[in-house]
Amino acid sequence: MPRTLFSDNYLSTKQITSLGIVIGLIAALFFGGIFSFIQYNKRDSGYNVLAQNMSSYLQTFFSHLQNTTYDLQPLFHANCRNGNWELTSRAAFQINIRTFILVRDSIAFCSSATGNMLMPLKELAPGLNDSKDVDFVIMPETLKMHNNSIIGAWFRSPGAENSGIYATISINLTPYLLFSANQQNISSVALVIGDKALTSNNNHIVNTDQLPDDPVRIAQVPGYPVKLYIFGSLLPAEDLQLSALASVIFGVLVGSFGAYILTVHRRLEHKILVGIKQNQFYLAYQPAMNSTTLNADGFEVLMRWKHPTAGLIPPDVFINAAEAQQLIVPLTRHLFSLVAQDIHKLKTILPVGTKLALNLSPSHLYSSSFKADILTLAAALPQNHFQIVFEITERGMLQEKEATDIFSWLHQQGFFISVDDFGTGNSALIYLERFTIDYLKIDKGFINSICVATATSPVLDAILTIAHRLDIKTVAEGVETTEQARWLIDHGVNYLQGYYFCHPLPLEQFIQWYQAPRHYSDLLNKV
Ligand code: G
Ligand code: G
Ligand code: MN
Repeated sequence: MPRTLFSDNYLSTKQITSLGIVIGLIAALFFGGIFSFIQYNKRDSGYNVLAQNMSSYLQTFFSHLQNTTYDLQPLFHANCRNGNWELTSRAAFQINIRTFILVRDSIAFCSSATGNMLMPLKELAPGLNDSKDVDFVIMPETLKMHNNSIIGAWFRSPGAENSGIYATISINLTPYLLFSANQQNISSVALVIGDKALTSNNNHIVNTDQLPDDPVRIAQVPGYPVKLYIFGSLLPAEDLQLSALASVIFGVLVGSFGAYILTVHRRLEHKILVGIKQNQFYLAYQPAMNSTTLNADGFEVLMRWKHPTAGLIPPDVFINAAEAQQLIVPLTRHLFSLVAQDIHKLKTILPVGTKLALNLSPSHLYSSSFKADILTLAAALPQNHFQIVFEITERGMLQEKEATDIFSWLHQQGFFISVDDFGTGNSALIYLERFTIDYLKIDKGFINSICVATATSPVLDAILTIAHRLDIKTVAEGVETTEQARWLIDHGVNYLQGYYFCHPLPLEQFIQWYQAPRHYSDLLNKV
């Protein structure tokens, strides 16, 4: 076997370390991305809820205020002194309301605070448009003192032109912020009317262009010319730190786990290669009995691995490992060379026409060296003595096009094809029609379910009927009891294999078994 094959597949500790780091980095990036995305979404929907709550609170407040102004309409018909008490008490009992002022033809004439007055609304509230039904402005509380700010709200009387009620509202945004800041990571909230804004940072009035860029939310208070701006960060620094920390931990975990797996695999892979070199593999043979004559017409070759310290390693383990590590080709080549060693002894004992079944792995089937490997095997076997049967699991047939080509090539070369473990894959019956198949090995599972004479297996019955119709010979594997053998013989299965007849045995023991007399009187007498 070429030396390069070993070095090609061998990962150095350095390579494993760098692979571990790469895997770790990818995992960290991946996890960090997901984590930040989740945090982002959580915040995003948190802002939605906050914006929704604040704007609906303001809407309720404004519409309640508007309803109050409708209740105050009758006061227009009384003179100011008479109406004053009503106006004052309404203002006093309404939260956040400073004053109610009655306006007739753009002139303010009656205030809940000061009673009689005479002042154009324009001077009281510059910028307010009294020809609108509803209009709001933000302005300083008094024209001289700019420390406190208020909202001036205009509600026109129904049907009147420039008459209505002007209310001043003191607005304090701080409670919103206190309520929401600790959970939402909000830096500030602003109430915007026209081009003026009131922010929660200070109660000064600012122009909207002085507000920070990119609010995370803008919400319109429905029905009123008032907007809410929410400022904050969708991915605040502490979240990013948390994401980064979590991804680093996750990355280190995944990276070291990956390196660990690679090391374990390398060890097993390395051991397989050493095992091949040190001749730790050997073959076991299990006969297949012709169901009419009960002669051992054929046998299956099974790979065994006796490790000097670990002992017998189950074939499922090392075959799977070899497949995963791209070692199945060298391993199968090794199997072929072991077969070539044993075959000359077998040839002297087994008659011409004896079937010799070898297991092939699907990945070997489609490898570039497959045909050459098979021809090498064929050249090493005695001419015209054995009928070589390749056992291929259903998994090997999934690549239909390639399988068709390889199967017909094998047939041209005079080999036979057997479907191994039939019924355990997910492909099943359709493949029987698509491919030219010589034998069907019915999986142990089906044979197992034949326990007593009363039991019948409709699925097994159906498989046998189909195989018979398609002229495919059947082999039952895992036959362990007389009842099973009896049932299978009665149902026309062609070959029987299993512990009932013989365990897989090393060469010498197999030859002894083969040469010893055998009687199956309880099976034969009913045939
Ligand atoms: O005897 P048993 O435990 O040997 O086999 C377990 C599994 O290993 C079976 O599915 C069998 O097909 C598989 N197996 C045994 N020997 C070989 C072999 O030489 N090549 C392949 N590909 N599979 C084998
Ligand atoms: O290649 P395949 O998957 O057919 O491998 C046959 C497997 O079945 C091998 O592991 C072999 O040791 C095992 N085997 C053979 N005869 C019997 C049997 O009678 N009972 C059980 N349980 N296993 C068997
Ligand atoms: Mn098999």
